[in-house]
Amino acid sequence: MTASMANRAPRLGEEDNHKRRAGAPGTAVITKTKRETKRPSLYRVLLLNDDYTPMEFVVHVLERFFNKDQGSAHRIMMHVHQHGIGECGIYTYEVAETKVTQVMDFARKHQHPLQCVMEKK
Ligand code: TYC
Repeated sequence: MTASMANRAPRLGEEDNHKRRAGAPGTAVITKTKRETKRPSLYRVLLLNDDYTPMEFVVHVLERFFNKDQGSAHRIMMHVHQHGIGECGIYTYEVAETKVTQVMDFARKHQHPLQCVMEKK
């Protein structure tokens, strides 16, 4: 049992089960099970600390691009400030990529060196 299988109904694979029917020579029952849609890989979006970006700017970024309320935004900003790196959110590839681009463009526009990166979970 893998972690992803915990607390879930069994995932069905797409299999054509051609079962010979006992007592009916030359005939078969085809039971086609539908493959469950594959769950997408997830990516963590991270902010990196620096010595120049104002704390208020980072809080604003977290509210604007990561939909954090003021308290959560301040807590995450302080985590990054104190630990050097911190998580803003977890998204599918294209959403994560969009967040990183939005933050980097916004920081550049305001001439702050703030760095935002993504990593596969
Ligand atoms: N270290 C910055 C300062 O003291 C604040 C900061 C926090 C910068 C988080 C970037 O991702 C960051 N002004």
